[in-house]
Amino acid sequence: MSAISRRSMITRGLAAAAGLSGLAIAERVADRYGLVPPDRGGIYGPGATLTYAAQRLLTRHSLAREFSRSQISNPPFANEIAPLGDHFNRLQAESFKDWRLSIEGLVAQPASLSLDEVRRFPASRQITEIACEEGWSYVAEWIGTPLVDVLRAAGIMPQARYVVYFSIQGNWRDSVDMADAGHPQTLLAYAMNDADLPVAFGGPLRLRVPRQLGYKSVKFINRIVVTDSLKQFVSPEGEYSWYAGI
Ligand SMILES: Nc1nc2c(c(=O)[nH]1)N[C@H]1C(S)=C(S)[C@@H](COP(=O)(O)O)O[C@H]1N2
Ligand SMILES: [Mo]
Repeated sequence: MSAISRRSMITRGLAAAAGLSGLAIAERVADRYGLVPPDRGGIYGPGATLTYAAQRLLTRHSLAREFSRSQISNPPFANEIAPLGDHFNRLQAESFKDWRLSIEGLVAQPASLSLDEVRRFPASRQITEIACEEGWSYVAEWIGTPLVDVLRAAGIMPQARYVVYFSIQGNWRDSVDMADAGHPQTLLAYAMNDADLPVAFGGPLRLRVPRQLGYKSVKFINRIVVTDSLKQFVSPEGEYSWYAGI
């Protein structure tokens, strides 16, 4: 069966199951095809599974909308952040020369990259919208290294299923599956609107995941772990749904 007809068959199966017998059966269909998000069983229940399964089947390769330069928000709106602490302040005082991004887990060659090393990869630009779950959004141009380039350079192992990314800021961290980690618009962004990424917006380095809600675009990234399981990283009681596709 071709990929397309197999896909439409599964999609129809999901829709039919949801219509006939409720979400629980649709979830079982999704499970059979490996389309269950890792926070299944949490407070979002089968609804989260259906959203994720439908998005993965229908939009895996689609791009977030890109805007024209004239649509860039002026000024952009930075969400408030908790105080960053002494360690961050010392790094900032020295223009982040000692900032490191460590790449760990299921990679052939774990690495610890300086910002200059991250910037040495071919740069990618995108004018996209970041949307907070609380309702506001803004459009900006982000410039950075596609996450996939940094991961490929480290050698992604075949068992890899998720990428977990950590902020220097306390417990801020999140994760994406390999479809979003390898998506061409998922960027390690170090610049915004043609200047270094301001600290208020997550500088010196944030992940931009334009296919998902704002909270997945974690600021102040300093550690990335490639893994085959999120068991130790995602709690089912997490505040937000793990998959936040838009
Ligand atoms: N480290 C860190 N990353 C974070 C946050 C934060 O408070 N700390 N807020 C998140 C949320 S809820 C949103 S909506 C976006 C906001 O991005 P902005 O400040 O560029 O608008 O960043 C996300 N990344
Ligand atoms: Mo948010």
